[in-house]
Amino acid sequence: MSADDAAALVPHGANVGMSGFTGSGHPKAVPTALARRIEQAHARGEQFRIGVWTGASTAPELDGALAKVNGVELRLPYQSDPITRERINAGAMEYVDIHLSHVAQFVWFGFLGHLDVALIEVTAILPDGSLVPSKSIGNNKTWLDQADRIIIEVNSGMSTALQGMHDVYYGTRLPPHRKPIPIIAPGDRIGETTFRCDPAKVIAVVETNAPDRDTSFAASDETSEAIAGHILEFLGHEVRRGRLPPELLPIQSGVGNVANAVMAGLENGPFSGLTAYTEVLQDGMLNLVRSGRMVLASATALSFSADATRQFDRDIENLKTKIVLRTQEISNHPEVIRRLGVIAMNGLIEADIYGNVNSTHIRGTTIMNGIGGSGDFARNAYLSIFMTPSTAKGGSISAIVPMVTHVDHTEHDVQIIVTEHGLADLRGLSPKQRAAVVIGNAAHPSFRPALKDYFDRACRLSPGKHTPHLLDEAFRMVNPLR
Ligand code: 0RQ
Repeated sequence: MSADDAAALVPHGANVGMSGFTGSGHPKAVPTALARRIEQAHARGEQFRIGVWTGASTAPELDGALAKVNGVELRLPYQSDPITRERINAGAMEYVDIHLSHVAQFVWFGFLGHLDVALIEVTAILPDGSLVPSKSIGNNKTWLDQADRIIIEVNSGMSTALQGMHDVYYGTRLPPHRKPIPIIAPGDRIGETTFRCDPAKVIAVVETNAPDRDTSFAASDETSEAIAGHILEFLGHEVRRGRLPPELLPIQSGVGNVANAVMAGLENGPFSGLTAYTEVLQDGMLNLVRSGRMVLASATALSFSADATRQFDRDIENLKTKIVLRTQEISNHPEVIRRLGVIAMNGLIEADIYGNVNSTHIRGTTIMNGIGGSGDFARNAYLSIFMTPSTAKGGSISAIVPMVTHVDHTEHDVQIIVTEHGLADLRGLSPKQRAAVVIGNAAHPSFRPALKDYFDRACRLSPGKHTPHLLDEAFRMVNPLR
């Protein structure tokens, strides 16, 4: 049926589980049609808002369109859409920011309420009714299993050669009936290549032909190249010390330009036979796979620029032997991350001198995107690395502060902080030792005197000398101070 007819089947107040993860695999037509319907209802003075649950961020035609018409009552779990962000920060939309690996199990536990509709993009419907996923899996398996009704968008813009790349695990259970997740190497396949789908629940099938979001990256600059350089040097050092094998351990790489630059650095670095156990596979990692530097990559989503998408689509048969796409509860599963010994590399907004990290909030109150999978990986990784330019907003704000204004990753989950000025290796250090290394190695030189002055006075005047702080001035640096 048409997208408008399908959208007419979603009622006010429904919780809708939509496909989509970092701009890939989201439904392309029904959300926009739904936004039109919501706008018309509002114009008639009727209430119409829905709950939107996804894998992660989507695209303007989903998050943007629905936020613009004030159609979203509650959003979860990760978003990066400017209009959605504005609505959340204006207090006009509720937002629940949870670890990506928790979302599916929270739905199975019943923690998030009832899921009314699943709205899922797929590549194809097979004769037996099973569904070939598109370029992300996210929480789609759970949405299909848990929702009362299902709307399917079949995107003929997706290559049917995608069939076989996915691994949909059906072995999850509720406690106390859980069993070990049987992944012992990043490429292990433990599930099925398609989604099961009860045809009795399908209320609409809509045909589309549309590309994913074009997730382009800025060309590497001096800052991101310097950060990548410090990380490569550190990894080489760990290999020489016998703490990493020559082919390293499986890599997780977060979103954004710096993460992409680190992948570009690996392309020209000394390591080969690399693997990845990550959630998002971006352009830089695709290059590593295509060049043969990386032999295997496991993820839940492919998030590419338009150029990389063309390269991927051309080479898909070959890439299918090297890339596995999984459900996000498995791509981000703490048990598997811990077992494999993943090297986690994520971005941050600010870190404090003791190593607590804020990945989500500007000045403690304004949400940027969300924690995404960074916590799943940081807490359970073999090496937990956070990387950032040392300053923001043209050098006026220090990314290293006395005390973070919001905590996503506590000092216990953060081992290494890297900026363009250097790398702070915090492993085995006490809080005061950590502060000296963070200020000395990672802070921008122009902010070091202010940070050192704060730390020195805190060491003298703080009532407790374990994690010295001056609580009445800890946040003063958030307002530019030089
Ligand atoms: O805003 O573009 O308006 O200037 O924050 O900062 O430096 O472009 O960095 O794109 O790498 O994003 C933490 C947000 C970093 C990201 C975060 C402003 C800065 C800019 C973005 P402007 P950059 P990146 C896997 C793992 C959480 C989820 C995660 C993220 C904007 O990495 O969302 O890791 N992480 N998931 O100017 C004021 C500061 C600031 C600041 C930065 N201290 N004060 N503004 N900015 N620092 C993926 C998934 O989970 C799906």
